[in-house]
Amino acid sequence: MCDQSDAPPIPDDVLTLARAARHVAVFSGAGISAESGVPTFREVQTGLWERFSAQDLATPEAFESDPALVHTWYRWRAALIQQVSPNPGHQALAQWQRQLGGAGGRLSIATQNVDDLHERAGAEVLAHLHGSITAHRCAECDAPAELAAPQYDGAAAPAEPVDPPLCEVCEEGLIRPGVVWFGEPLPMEAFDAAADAMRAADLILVVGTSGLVQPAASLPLLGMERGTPLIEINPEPTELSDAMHHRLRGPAGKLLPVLVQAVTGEALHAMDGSDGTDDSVERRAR
Ligand code: BJW
Repeated sequence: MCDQSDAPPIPDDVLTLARAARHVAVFSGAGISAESGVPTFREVQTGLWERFSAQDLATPEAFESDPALVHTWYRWRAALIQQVSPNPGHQALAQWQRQLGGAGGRLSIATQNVDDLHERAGAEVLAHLHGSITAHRCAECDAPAELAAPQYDGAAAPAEPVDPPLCEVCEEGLIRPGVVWFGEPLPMEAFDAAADAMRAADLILVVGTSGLVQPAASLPLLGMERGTPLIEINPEPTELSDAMHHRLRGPAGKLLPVLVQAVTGEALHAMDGSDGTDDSVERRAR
């Protein structure tokens, strides 16, 4: 079972809101995957990339000027993500989504993360606002491309940058990750679906994001039009904190299981495998 002994207590008014909610909209960021071992976007980089911030590398200009460096960075991150497991924060949201879905409600997840840890915890994701690190396409003709699983061990950075493959369709463009870089538009369908969920929700949870990157960071604020309660889960204050009705200061992997257990009456058990199945989520009768 998850160790919740050192989790900060959830205030009663937050529990009341969470228990009453029929449609919960979750807006997640890199912080929810931090306890799985995925570095957040604004952490300092090491190895081959120590001279660069992630923000420098996540641009079309960076790919244009040094495709091998950017390609190798994304392949290393994909390898790392492949080797980690969802944490109790992801699992708690998946459990709450199942419980609400079974009771005629819904929990919609709009994530900025390019990992698949929500899905591997058993949750359905409504919107991947910044794309997916496992998808690839041609930077010139946009043809989708399949790449073999990355070869790095996921822990250490590779010794040397490796060139990205050439597109087999147009034979001119380089293959790039299917993510949204700075200056690029977000996928409209995902953005609109997330906006609809935020407008329809009766509770919005903002989990593990600095709220610095637009236009995604404005999505939870759409709830303010209807006076929807906004709750932030983050160990640190963020750009969005002032707009929140409640701020829960602590790690998502500790706070979400406590919150969800209090709402659903089901204890969450840590997963021991890496395949993301939810077999080890033990349910207790209310
Ligand atoms: C924990 C924790 C634990 C730690 N538990 N929490 C105004 C309006 C519109 C656009 C702009 C605007 N102002 C500026 C812009 C431009 C730009 C932008 O926002 N720049 C800002 C930096 C100022 N936006 C764009 O360029 C976007 N596109 C765009 O605007 O297009 C316009 C256009 C229209 C039409 C045609 C053409 C163009 C695109 C933005 C794309 C962002 N992409 C990235 C990279 C994705 C690929 C990849 O992963 O490499 O997305 S950048 C990066 O930031 C990534 C993230 O999804 C995103 C958000 O980061 P996130 O998730 O918040 O992570 P961190 O690291 O910042 O924060 C982690 C948080 O977790 C912290 O708060 C910790 O405290 C917390 N934490 N441990 C809970 N255990």
